[in-house]
Amino acid sequence: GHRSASSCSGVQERTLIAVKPDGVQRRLVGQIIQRFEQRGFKLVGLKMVQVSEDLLSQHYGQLRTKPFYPSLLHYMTSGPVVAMVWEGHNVVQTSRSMVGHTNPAEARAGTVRGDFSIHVSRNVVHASDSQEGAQREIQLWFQGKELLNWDCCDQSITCEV
Ligand code: IDP
Repeated sequence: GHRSASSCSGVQERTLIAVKPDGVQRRLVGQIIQRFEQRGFKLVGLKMVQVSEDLLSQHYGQLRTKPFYPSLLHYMTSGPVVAMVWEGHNVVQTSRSMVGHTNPAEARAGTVRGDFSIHVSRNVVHASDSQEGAQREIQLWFQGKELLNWDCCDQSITCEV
């Protein structure tokens, strides 16, 4: 029918969002999920994980020469992380603007980091920074069977394409 002819019911762009250990400790998981739900994105994967140094060294490989890299690994392994995959039109770019600047001091109010954090070393949340990066990170963090293809009842209302 009409619905299946539309890409609304196919797999759209996806991104990795992760609530970092400080966000979990501060009980911000619900508020962060709420922002992505209310914006109109579709949750297709969700799990709480104790992240390994091996995964992090792949995830943050391009930062390994930075002076803050050892403390970044310590921070990210200090407690559970809630990892999510969100799907929808332009989700990578829109998520980055919802999350805000890497440095909370420069993050605007209304963004996750601008509302909930003060220092770059404890910035509450991760969001993939490009479509290629998102694909790489999703494969790193999730197995294929952990991602669900499902039709959200409002998806042909919230997006024309
Ligand atoms: P992003 O998370 O906004 O994509 P990246 O530059 O990829 O930013 O940095 C990854 C993460 O490394 C940041 O989110 C933050 O947790 C940490 N980080 C970046 N710069 C610094 C710094 O100068 N000091 C401490 N931690 C940093």
